[in-house]
Amino acid sequence: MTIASLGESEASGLVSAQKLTDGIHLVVDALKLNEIDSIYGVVGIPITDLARLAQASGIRFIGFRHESAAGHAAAAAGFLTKKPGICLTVSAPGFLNGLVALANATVNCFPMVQISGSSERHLVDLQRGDYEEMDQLAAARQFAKAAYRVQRAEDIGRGVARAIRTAVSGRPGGVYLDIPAAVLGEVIDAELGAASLWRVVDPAPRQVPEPAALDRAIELLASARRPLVVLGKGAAYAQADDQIRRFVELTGLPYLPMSMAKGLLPDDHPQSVASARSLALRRADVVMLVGARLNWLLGHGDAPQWNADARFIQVDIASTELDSNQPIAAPLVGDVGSVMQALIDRTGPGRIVVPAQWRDELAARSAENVGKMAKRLQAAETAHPMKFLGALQAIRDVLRENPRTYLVNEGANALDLARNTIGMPVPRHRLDSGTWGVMGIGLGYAIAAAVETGDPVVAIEGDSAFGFSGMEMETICRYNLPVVTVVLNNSGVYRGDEGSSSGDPAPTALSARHDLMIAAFGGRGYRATTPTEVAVALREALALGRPALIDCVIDPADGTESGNISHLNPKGITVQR
Ligand code: ADP
Ligand code: TZD
Repeated sequence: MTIASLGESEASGLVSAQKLTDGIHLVVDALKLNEIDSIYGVVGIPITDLARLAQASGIRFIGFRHESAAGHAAAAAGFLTKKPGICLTVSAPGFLNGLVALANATVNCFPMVQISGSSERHLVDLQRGDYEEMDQLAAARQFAKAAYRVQRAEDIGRGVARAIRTAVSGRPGGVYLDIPAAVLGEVIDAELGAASLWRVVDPAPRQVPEPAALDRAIELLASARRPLVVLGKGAAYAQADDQIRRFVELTGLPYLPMSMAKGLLPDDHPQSVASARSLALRRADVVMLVGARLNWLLGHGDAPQWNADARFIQVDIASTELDSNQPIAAPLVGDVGSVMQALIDRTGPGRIVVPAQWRDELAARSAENVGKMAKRLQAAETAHPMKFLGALQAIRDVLRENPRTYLVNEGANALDLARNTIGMPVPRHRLDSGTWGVMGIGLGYAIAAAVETGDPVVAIEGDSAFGFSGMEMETICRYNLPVVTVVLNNSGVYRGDEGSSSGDPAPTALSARHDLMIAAFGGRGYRATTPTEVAVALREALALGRPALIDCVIDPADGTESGNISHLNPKGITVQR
């Protein structure tokens, strides 16, 4: 029995005899002690009272329609704040729904903690068939950075501290914390309970490499003929914007931002070589990776996409990341802020000089590519039915008037084209499908950005991508969040013009009027068929600062299968049947 579930007179009777507390109070107290101020979740047995008490204690509880979206919100909160985002789930199915987000957070290196209630251990472990029976700890372990279970109320403080420390220290990631129903209901002496809680000191300690390691990297950069810096979302997460900018500007190095690192330096910065990406990768002879992995998103560093002789410097908090794909000639293991500061301190003026020939080569290619893109953009401006690029230019123009707007982005074409069309002027304002290219992050990320910052959010969604978390439209409306969802609706996964020889729609076909959907929840719906209508609607929606959805009617024939990763589809043979 929990204190929260006792009648008022019974509870006060207990309290007068001996001051007591219970597992639920201890979880909330431990979170508050560690300055957790929001929880994203879905209630049910055994965590409903926990959510109520958290809310009554001043923690903001955001109740979702599905745990996956709640988990994605927690992950985004972790990325934006460097504190672990907290997701609260019920046993078995709720836990599993949240696990997708926990795994995704771990893959993206975002700190979050999924706290889940679980069923009675003595029933679960003998597989006696309990309500929502499942060995959640074992399931979570393989998908998370770490998984812990609290077995006694007196260990709740330890469990919370351990989960927070693990989530944010070293390479951030997702941590699972299992709290069985019986532990949440366990009643213990209040003084003992209070004494069992602690606050994590310096949860993510700074880490600086040896001077020799710094000099090795500086030497390599100084010897380069065609150097390049690649900034990844680890650099954005580090909140070392000033050090990164100073190092890049001090050295004059050309840099390439990965999608969630856009805005670390404004996208129109003269040293950005985003518009000459392929050339920069293919030709660079010394590459400095800063909080970016040489994974599939960077072609594993392999030739011919990369120069076969390229030498790599890697700045990363996780030493095991180094040498995972290519030899790392100059490892710099540490946090981005400390490493960049140390590099600034040790790089005298004029020590690193970027050869003019390389700068010119990149600038020429950038100009060429910008010219090509301008033609595509111009053609799309007047095209009817509206093209992706028509709608996106309108969005880009309105966002320029609102530079502090957070941008969430998922889909295939909707993702690739928005990333390339919309420049980011400020750091950490772009959140997208990330390392897994996952669909379903959209509204959860948007909700977290709005809740954590109070700033406006625009979520640019493919129509398929939107569907994965679409019901969270109701969550956005219920909490009256300043989120404008823009659905680029080409009536299909990738595109909407595929025919079918069976009586059923094609596997890629979709059909929806999303603007009508938000109306059901009290939000404002718009339908836009031209770029001008998109701009008018978005401007109005942002000015209102209330939940809105703009369904943009896009040509069903616009879009490429799988966007720019078409080549990853397996190519079979044509078999006669
Ligand atoms: P992107 O997809 O943008 O290229 P990745 O997610 O592949 O970026 O890489 C992020 C990297 O940043 C990870 O290897 C992670 O260990 C690292 N990282 C995360 N936080 C920090 C930090 N504070 N300092 C240094 N490296 C970090
Ligand atoms: N399920 C999950 C969880 N993640 C995925 N990435 C996919 C399925 C497969 N997938 C993609 O990789 S993109 C995509 C799916 C279903 C949707 C593309 O269609 P869209 O965007 O309407 O969102 P565009 O703009 O029409 O391409």
